Amino acid sequence: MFSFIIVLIFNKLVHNSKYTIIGKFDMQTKDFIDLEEKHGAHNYNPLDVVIERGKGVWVFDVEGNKYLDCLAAYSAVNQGHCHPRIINALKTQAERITLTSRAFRNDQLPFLLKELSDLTGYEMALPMNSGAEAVETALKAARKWGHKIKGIDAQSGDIIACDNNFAGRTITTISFSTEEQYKDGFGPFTPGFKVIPYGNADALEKIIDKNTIAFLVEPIQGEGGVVVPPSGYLQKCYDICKRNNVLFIADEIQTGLGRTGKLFAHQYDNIKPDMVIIGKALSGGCYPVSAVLSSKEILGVFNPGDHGSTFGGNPLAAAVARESLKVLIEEKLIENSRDLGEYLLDKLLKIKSKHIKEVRGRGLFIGIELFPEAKGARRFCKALMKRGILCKETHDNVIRIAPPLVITKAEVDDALLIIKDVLLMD
Ligand code: IF1
Repeated sequence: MFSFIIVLIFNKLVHNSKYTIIGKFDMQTKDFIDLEEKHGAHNYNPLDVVIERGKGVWVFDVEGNKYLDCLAAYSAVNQGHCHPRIINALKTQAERITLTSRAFRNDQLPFLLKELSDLTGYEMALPMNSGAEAVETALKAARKWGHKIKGIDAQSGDIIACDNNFAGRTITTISFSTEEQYKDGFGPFTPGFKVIPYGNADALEKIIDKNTIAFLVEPIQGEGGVVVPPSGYLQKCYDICKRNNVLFIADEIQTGLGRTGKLFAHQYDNIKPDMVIIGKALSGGCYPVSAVLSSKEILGVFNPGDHGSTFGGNPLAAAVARESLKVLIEEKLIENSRDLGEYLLDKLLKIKSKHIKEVRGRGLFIGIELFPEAKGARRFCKALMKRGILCKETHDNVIRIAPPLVITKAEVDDALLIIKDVLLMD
């Protein structure tokens, strides 16, 4: 009788279930793609590779092919895929406690905040999850500082951004985007932003008035196509901001944490921004962790209840971020990025290909811009993929080379042979 009831319940569950259980065993690349295309929103157009695991600079697809990852998840896996120390920190903390919410305190966040402060020289940090949320946090802090400390009228106040910027996908962060597609159909937008040309300090000087709160800038534009501004640009902008009591906010979400060969890309200009926004590699790609770094004066504008996030500052994120920062420093990944970046850039500059318009970058953050006649960077990325290197085009004409910072010289040399070959194709 008892087993009969069990069978009945089981049958009921199976027949009422809306889910089909699919075995992964006999699926090929195309099957994974079809499934994703059928049930997922089509807000991406990825290369046709389905990755199932990764280790250091290498990733492996479902058919057993091995690739050198030259995107590093847009610089989130600077420490390399599945770094054993970071994975271990993740597992250890996951077995203790993952989330307390900030209604209570946890025993990991204080250490992350202290370690961030020791490492970066900023007094305070405010932890969030995604990069876009951290940008929003910085903008909120800046606005509140503008109104409560600088004394700008509550209904006014501008934040200056640069054309070609990328700061995330939220309504506010796309409000100051100059990329038509990122905005098309998503209006109305957040007011209070002005956009000036990137790389032009005079434009900043001209646009500032008594209502200017802050200047938000990427030290190198990533999405913009690895655009390195003229030397001294950040320094000039910083001086202009200081003279006008305008906050200088560096978005180092992509350029920070060693990517460009220094802890922060703005350090090439010897400045100390009022706020620095970090994300991506703060967790070595193991978990979404971001933060705004700043002073007590600026982050002090937040009072309890002003701002927050369910997951921001959670103990799992904090434990993972702490280990990710330690790995970055102890394994000398920033130095490796600087040295191998210089080496790789030099070798790429020597490639004589009719397609190459310009090679530029800092550290292991390199863009190869192609002439329009090259018929787009994507076909080169596809060719590289066939030869075992994963790259992603930025805009139409730029191939971005940004491998995990754990890459070795021998691996760079192997990659160079293939990159050269592919750039010499017709
Ligand atoms: C996507 C790009 C890279 C960023 C800067 C904030 C954010 C990003 C400077 C927001 C994020 C990502 C987002 C990702 C693609 C990627 C990207 F091609 F769009 F530009 F990295 F180059 N500030 N950049 O670069 O951080 O909220 O995503 O954590 O697919 O949109 P997020």
